[in-house]
Amino acid sequence: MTQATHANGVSASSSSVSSSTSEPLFLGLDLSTQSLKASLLTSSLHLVSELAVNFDRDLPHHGTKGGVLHGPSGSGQVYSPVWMAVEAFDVLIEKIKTDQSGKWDMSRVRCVSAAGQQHASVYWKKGATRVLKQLKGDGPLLAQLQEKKEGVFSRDVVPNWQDSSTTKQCQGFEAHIGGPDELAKVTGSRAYERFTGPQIMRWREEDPAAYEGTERISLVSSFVTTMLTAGGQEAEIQGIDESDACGMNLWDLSTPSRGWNTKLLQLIAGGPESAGKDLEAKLGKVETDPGKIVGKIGTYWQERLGFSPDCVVCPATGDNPATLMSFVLSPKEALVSLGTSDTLLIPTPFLKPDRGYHVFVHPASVNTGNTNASAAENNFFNMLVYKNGSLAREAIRDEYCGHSWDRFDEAVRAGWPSSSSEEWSPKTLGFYWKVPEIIPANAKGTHLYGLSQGAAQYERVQDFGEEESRGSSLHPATIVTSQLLSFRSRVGSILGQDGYSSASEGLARIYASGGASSNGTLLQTLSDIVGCAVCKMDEGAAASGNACSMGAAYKARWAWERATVPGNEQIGFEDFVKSLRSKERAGGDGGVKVLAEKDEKRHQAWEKVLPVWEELEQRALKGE
Ligand code: XUL
Repeated sequence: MTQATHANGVSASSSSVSSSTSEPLFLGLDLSTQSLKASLLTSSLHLVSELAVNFDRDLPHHGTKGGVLHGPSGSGQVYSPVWMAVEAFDVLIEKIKTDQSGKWDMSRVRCVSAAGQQHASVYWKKGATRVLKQLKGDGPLLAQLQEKKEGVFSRDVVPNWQDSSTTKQCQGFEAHIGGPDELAKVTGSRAYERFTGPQIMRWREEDPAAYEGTERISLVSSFVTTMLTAGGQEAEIQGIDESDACGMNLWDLSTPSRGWNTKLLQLIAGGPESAGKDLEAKLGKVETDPGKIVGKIGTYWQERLGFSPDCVVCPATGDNPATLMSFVLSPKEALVSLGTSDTLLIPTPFLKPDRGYHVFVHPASVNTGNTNASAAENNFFNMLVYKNGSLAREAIRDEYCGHSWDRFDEAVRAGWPSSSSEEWSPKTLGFYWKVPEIIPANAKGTHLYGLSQGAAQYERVQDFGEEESRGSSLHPATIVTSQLLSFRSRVGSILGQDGYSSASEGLARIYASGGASSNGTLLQTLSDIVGCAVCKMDEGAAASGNACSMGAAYKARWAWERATVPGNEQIGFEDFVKSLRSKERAGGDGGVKVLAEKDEKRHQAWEKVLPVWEELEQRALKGE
């Protein structure tokens, strides 16, 4: 998920909240594709200040664009230098040290947590733990880690979530488990190229010696947790958060106790049972209680930034899970991020995997091995990720609307169902998979269909021809309706049938975030097609551009409560956050603003289009 970028990306920002000098503070970090962000919060979850390191701008010598580098043309490889991540910590530390606002007093921080880009992985060389213990707070991390002759990382790069280089390995994963549906049942997702399991496998095949020389494999989230505990005898490579482990195609959700899937471990490791066991050791333990304290902040941080030796760290999670934590959704509420990619997050009490979307353990859910969860608890969340989100809409705007959003929006509205006719059908439908899509997996190309006057069926067309020349383009409405019908179709699978009792039970509310959430036409179309109100929260982390790092700080606050307040050891995350919020204001839906309400007539018209669109999607996939 791409969050709206911090205004200038680099300088300290602050809210009007001032905190008394003795009040405890909580820190959330977010190591994402383009930046490392830090949000500092009070114990009542108010934002004190934020800082960010933008990779392209602050670390230009790594040559990244949008935080990434690309492999040879056609390879599908997308990655970033692992040393850039290390250096980003050094830059952040400098920004904290030199900040003049007086707000970054690290001695007041009681607990730290973090978020990291999902799926991406970091490879530690044998001996890395020893090096982490030796770090001294009198200088930058980069110099100290690079001066170790034996090295710290066994792989120079961090494969990025945009990578699509592992098609062969994905086929191997699905074949090994009995097909895409079976793999989805076992791991929560069919095989995806960006998922960590296929990524590890490709690397092991290409560089077996480096794989062999690897002590541990971290996700970006557990890499950050590890860095936070670096320095001193207690430093260790930290375990992977369970929610984030679900983005690996390796974590088995099909049994109540859950765990690594041994068949898949063995496949990746490419050898006998012992090779699978060796990979299991490389992956390390999985943290099944997200609000557990995993250790004290490392002596490196104590010495370098004045953290208290009592400051603690809890497991970092993925960036999407962390964003989810900043919202605290009720069942049947969803979160949509309309950014570079479009992402829809839908928490549910039940596990209902399907090859059409991803299922993850909820980032605030403590794994007790009890599958008979209460219907009121969100124990899982479902995720739809589309690579062809805002960028694809922008490409259409530029090509057909002279770079104008106003013209684009007008053209989208021209494609809304007309209220005068009972039998309405859109003139055009189409699919714009400009880059290989995630949903449907690996869908490619542009596929356009037109419905001629009086015809019963949509016909494949090269372009919308004559209609186009009449002025307003048909492409904006076609792309937007297709993107949103895809949401509607998949939401139906997530919530319907054996999920909630009735297939017609839809979402109660969608919260919108991300750059395009300011587009009223897009939100109204979303509301009409999916069939529920679209809202935003105007307070707290959910209202900030940095919901992800703030969600991580909420988690730190929760972990600290559990660790220090007698009687609150088992308090649930959502109850805890709600209780803090209700202390601030009198209950109700305070802080929620409705941005769009569905128009029932238009919704019914779209419901009739849905099966036709679903059939066309199948035709487009077959190239028909
Ligand atoms: C989620 C995904 C992206 C990344 C962005 O599956 O691939 O949203 O998490 O960092």
